[in-house]
Amino acid sequence: MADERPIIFSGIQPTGRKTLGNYSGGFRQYVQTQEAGEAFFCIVDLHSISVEYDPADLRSSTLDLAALLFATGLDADRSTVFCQSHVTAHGEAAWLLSAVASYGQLGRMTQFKEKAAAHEFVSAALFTYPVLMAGDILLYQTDLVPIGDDQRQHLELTRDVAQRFNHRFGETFRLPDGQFPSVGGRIMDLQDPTSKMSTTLSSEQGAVYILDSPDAIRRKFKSAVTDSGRDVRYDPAVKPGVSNLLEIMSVATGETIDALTRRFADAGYGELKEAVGESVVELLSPIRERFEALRADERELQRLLAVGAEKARRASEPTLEQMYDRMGFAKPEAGRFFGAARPRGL
Ligand code: LTN
Repeated sequence: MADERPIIFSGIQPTGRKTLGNYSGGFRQYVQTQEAGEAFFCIVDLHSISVEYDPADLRSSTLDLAALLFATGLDADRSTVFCQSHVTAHGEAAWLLSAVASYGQLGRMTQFKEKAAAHEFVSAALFTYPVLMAGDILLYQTDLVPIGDDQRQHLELTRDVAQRFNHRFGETFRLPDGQFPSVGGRIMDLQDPTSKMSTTLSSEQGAVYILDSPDAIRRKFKSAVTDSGRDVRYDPAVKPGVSNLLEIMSVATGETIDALTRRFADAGYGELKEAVGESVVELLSPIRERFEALRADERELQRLLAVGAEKARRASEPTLEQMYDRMGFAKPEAGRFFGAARPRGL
């Protein structure tokens, strides 16, 4: 890859309301990385059926996420934004790779164990989830995978699966590396700054959603939990609340935490909270407005996704073909018995 642009792939679940934490550790990175290489952003709807879900919700949240990805700055001309279920190679790759994924290793996945413990019905899809993810990544000969820390183990499994396949069937896959967010990767809950701001676990007041109204955002920052003492400084162990606020403002304005600490050194917590809230309103308002415009035109969204799916199909096809071939499947001979020579009407 020395003289080529790296191939970048990430998958985003369409379910759950996306938070400021998702923006800071995810969407923001996607926009930056689309400049750095050939980027694929996949709405992983097939992953979302691994836990209990509502079909009508899946459909609308898939379009929501598409609109949000474009609203946060992904460019359909520069990157490939597509829906996993639109490209059948993903389902196929998952089945083929399940032959070289270890049952024992899948059972040791932390995310599987946690989710399995939390649900009454544990689907087989929840267990094989990381194999589908491995296929997503490997089909595109990906170099870099922007992901959160919670996905490290799944990426490790992806590399193991790729290596086992290469070893058993011949060199087929490039081994991907993770790209983890440095600053802004850990935005904490406003009500409980010792735990991460979470789509599923945070309370309504503890999480700021990307699509929150300006008033809701201001209210949430006004009631954010701070720390004892009155001084504003960055020290997550001793001052988790204030440090989180400084971190959020740094994400929103692009200023360094040092500069912000100096600016607010003599301010009270009330003043800090208001300033942070305002900076987040300024960050999110244009995104929300673009989202609303994009989401209102479903035909255009579907068209953009169709363009993305076609690009993704073309990019993944050679690797999928190679997988079938190396694994010993007899190739279907396209057009030889049917197809072009087939009389009309039959
Ligand atoms: N498991 C990931 C989503 C995901 C993904 C991928 C991320 C599915 N396929 C491929 C990167 C690459 C998650 O829950 N965040």
